[in-house]
Amino acid sequence: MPTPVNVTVTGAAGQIGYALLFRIASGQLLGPDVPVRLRLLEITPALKAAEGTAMELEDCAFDLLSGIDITDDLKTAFDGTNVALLVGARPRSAGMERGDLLEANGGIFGPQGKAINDHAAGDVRVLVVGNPANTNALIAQQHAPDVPADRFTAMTRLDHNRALSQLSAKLGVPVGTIEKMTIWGNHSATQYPDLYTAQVNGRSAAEQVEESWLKDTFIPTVAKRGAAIIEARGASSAASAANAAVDHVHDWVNGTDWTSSSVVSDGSYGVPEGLICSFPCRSVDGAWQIIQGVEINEFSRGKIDASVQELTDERDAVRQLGLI
Ligand code: NAX
Repeated sequence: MPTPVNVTVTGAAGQIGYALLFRIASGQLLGPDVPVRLRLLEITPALKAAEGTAMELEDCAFDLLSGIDITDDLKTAFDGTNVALLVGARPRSAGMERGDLLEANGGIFGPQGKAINDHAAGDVRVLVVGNPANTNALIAQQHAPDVPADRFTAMTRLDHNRALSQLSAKLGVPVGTIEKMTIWGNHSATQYPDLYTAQVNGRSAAEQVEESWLKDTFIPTVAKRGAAIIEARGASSAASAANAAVDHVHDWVNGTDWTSSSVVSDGSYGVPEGLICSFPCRSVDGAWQIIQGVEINEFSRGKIDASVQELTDERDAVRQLGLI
């Protein structure tokens, strides 16, 4: 048996954690031959609930699960970790201003970034799921100066998968026939799912739908899908978010020609360097690359710029708060 890969999940007792851990332990995150050791990080009051989830994990008798550690201590959680899924975050409560939200999350993601810097394995890969995901990832990355910046990512794969599914239903084609789907910008209502870049059967997807559907139905449906799930289910997306996290890490490690991932900008497509922004990405030899040469029309430019402006504003706000 090869050496187990250490996978840390924060917010492990939450609803995404509950949907995620079983899939990691069954081999869907890293592959059917890769044993894993799970590290569950929770806040102290939720440790007992995490223990309950761990008992259920044991009861699945997964072949690949070599052990589970449960902790509220950052050093223990990230010691030697190879894959860190940062799911736990501070949600916005009634009356909370954006600055308060960013500050509360800065108090979580700053120390987690530092613990990753000080204790994680040399090959650590980090995916931030907890919202505001892109800016939380930036905060963590800025606290980890010794870790290459490209190891910090935020999740826009759920938005990507939602866009695939909406387009597939509209055109009555299997999801597998859609190529080059791209989410640009922030994981928020300003995100831009781009049908001018996406292709179906080798032709631009935008040419195969009405312009009014693209602009007035598709974009808002994808961008506001999270709110629609809350409205219908009475709780936010959990299984689909866990599924997207599995897809993201699986493709990062095992390679993909094209997906959407929020990665540190190198200035591509006019996105200020350093922002953690969603781009069209491929993964080669375990590293994300921003796909170059995508044509951007005037409509797309406006949408991308608006979402990037929101990321810039969030970065400026956390700077002013002294969080980075
Ligand atoms: P839950 O409230 O069910 O679970 C969050 C868990 O995190 C709780 O068990 C809590 O005790 C724990 N936690 C809080 N602070 C912590 C800390 N400092 N260290 C360790 N654990 C901590 O939320 P859930 O539905 O699981 O969602 C988790 C996060 O994912 C939220 O921020 C949510 O907004 C975000 N999402 C992000 C998505 C994305 O596409 N990027 C989509 C789904 C989801 O909305």
